[in-house]
Amino acid sequence: MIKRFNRRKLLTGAGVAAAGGLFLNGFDRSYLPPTYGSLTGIGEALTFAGSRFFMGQRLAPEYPVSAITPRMFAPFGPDHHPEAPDYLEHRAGRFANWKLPVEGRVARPTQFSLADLRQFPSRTQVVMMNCVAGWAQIQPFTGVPLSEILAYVGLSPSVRYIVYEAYDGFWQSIDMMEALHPQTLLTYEELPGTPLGPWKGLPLRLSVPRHIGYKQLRWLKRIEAIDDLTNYRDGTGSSHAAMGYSWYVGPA
Ligand SMILES: Nc1nc2c(c(=O)[nH]1)N[C@H]1C(S)=C(S)[C@@H](COP(=O)(O)O)O[C@H]1N2
Ligand SMILES: [Mo]
Repeated sequence: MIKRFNRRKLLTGAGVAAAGGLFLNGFDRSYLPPTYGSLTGIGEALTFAGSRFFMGQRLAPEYPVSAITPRMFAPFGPDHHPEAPDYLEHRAGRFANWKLPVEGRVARPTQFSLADLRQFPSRTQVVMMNCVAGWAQIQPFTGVPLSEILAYVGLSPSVRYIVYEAYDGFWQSIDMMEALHPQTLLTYEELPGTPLGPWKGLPLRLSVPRHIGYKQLRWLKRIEAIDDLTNYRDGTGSSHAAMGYSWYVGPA
């Protein structure tokens, strides 16, 4: 007889391990289910904590608007932007004809204008941007959750990664856990009503605050849904591997 895998037992075990992790990492309420507080719910709490700990569903910390860092780091100035001819053409036309292709393994490949993107539900988040070079700043991002756009185009069930490319030639990828995460935004404004500055990524920039700065590409050009990273381009999953930057480092 085939031994059946006992998921509940496994998750409870994971919960105990996660509870240990909580002691080491400091108490964090995001590991607790909303039912926390009832004594009978302790088994559920451990199961939930185990799932959250190992499944990586946590939100990146968010801050009040008053915590936004003054703009100290604009090494190339506030008008810094890509010099690629296609970008310059859109810039000259104030991005009126700019569109974001979302293609690859999707049912309805679509080109979204900025007005199209604004039709979807929006989210504003004030989050920490951590640069690999050592600085960090708290910044606002307003835009449409990438999950909304992916739902609209209809992902093939085999899709495992979302690739995104910028006008300055950088490209990156994230897995579905990040792509569908509620804080992964296609950002078209800073705070609501405040346009994205040129050096902040005009007209569209990815905010993915559970990742380090170099994964949060400005000046987005296109998005592609793919099944397999190892057979895509050079197999490294990003333009940054060549510079020695890891595909995954977390936020800092
Ligand atoms: N297209 C593109 N996106 C980019 C970069 C870049 O050079 N090109 N720099 C990245 C790096 S290294 C960091 S730390 C963040 C900084 O974002 P911020 O200046 O908006 O806070 O943007 C990222 N996005
Ligand atoms: Mo960076």
